[in-house]
Amino acid sequence: MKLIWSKESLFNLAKEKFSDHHLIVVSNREPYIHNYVGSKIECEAAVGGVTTALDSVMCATGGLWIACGNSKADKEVVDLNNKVMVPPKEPLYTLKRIWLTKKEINGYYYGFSNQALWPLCHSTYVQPIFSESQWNTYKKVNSKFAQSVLEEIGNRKALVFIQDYHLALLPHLIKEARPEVTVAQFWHIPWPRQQVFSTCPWQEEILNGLLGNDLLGFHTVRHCRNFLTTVNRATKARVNYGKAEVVWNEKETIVRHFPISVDFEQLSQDSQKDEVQEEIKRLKAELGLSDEFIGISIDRLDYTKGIPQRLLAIDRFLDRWPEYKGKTVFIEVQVPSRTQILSYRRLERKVDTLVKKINLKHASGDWKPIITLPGPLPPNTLAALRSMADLCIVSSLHDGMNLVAKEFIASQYDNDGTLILSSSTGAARELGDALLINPLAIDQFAASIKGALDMPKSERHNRMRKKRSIVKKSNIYKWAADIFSELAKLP
Ligand code: GDG
Repeated sequence: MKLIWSKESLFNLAKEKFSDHHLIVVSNREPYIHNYVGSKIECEAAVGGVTTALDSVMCATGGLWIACGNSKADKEVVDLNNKVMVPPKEPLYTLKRIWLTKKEINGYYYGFSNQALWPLCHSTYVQPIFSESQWNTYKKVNSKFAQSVLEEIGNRKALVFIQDYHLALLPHLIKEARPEVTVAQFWHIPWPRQQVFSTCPWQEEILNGLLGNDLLGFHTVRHCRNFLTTVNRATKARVNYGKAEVVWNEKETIVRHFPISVDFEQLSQDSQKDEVQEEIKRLKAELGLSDEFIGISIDRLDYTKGIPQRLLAIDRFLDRWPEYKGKTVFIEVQVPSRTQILSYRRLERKVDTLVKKINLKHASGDWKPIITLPGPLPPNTLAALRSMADLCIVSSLHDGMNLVAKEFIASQYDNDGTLILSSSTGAARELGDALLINPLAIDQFAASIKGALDMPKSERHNRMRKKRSIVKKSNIYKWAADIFSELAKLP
């Protein structure tokens, strides 16, 4: 048994078990985007949990990644087969881009994926929109992905590893055409309770798509159980709860939980680099900070992340303990996301109004409690923020895992930081030593902020040490290695 998985040991495992397979990762979002900067084309890493996690895996294993290309210069850099090698500094795997029309992006991505499946799977009181025309586009785009994957497989032995809820129909489409190909999928968001999922008018087709997988992964045991119950109620498939397996049309799907993670060692080292220490000095000077207690939050502007609730808790904290005014500052990194969707634009306006209101209410002299930094920010700046922070607040109303929490832990190499973590994240299942909160209970949330500020150094260090030892062992390479090992056991 390996104690700590690394890039090298994952590479060796993939080579040992799957060197005769063509490894193909498929996701909606591409890991790298190409954009014009003046007249030059520059390549940068895409923002988002799925791509952050999978990129380290692909750099270790090599292979092909198929995803939609939709940045301004994406078409300029690919070859005749729509392929380009990435990462730009040290090319280690191939990225193949699929092109979608505006209508397809609207129906499949902004439509069914993010206005039906996303709110359906996150219990955050945002009603899913079930539009037949968006569903039809979703089906069409899944077929487009299937065609691209099947072209790549050719006559080879292949392992196809699909990501997320945008591609729920793809496993069945591949398996139908090529039953001998190994197909696995990881569902990065929660799977809701059966009663909730049953409100989707196309639940059977979605389940039929997912049961094309040989292996289906979720972050937590609870998501696996919810999925099995949904299948049991909605289909005639045989569900074995004990073994977490489903048999449907004489085909078996095994369902397992694999808590996703981060590249712990890399992040821990990054936060100690000279460039990052320089960046801390630059940031502090730019933001006019000296020895204030610094809290940070880093999220896509998404209604699942509990951003308004966090701002209200900060407001309540300052109301109840005004002696902390001038001594604490909360930095909010906000990355605009899915801005074509009305509920996201509304959230942006709401957050903006709240920040202004709270700052106006509590500010004095040069000091204000909330500083917003619009993202996406470069990796060194993020590393600097994580490293200089005394506190990180993750307040999701519902979250599959939440990588920001684990990235913060990995960056706290001196053990001197506190994590406030919503108990509705997958991360809370592993990180019981964080200060767990219910983001809807604003008074308790505010009291946890006070608790974080007042925590004795020894307790702070103790809790962080325990969390670091968990994330160190359960890193991103272990996540991938566990999935590969499970696949290697398949008959
Ligand atoms: C989905 C699930 C699950 C943030 N701001 C910037 C930036 N980020 C990076 C973070 C982190 C990633 O984006 C966000 O990951 P999360 O896990 O927090 O959230 P989702 O995007 O919702 O991801 C989630 C995840 O998939 C993986 O399975 O954990 O539950 O919803 O890595 O650091 N990156 C850059 N600039 C920014 O300003 N470069």
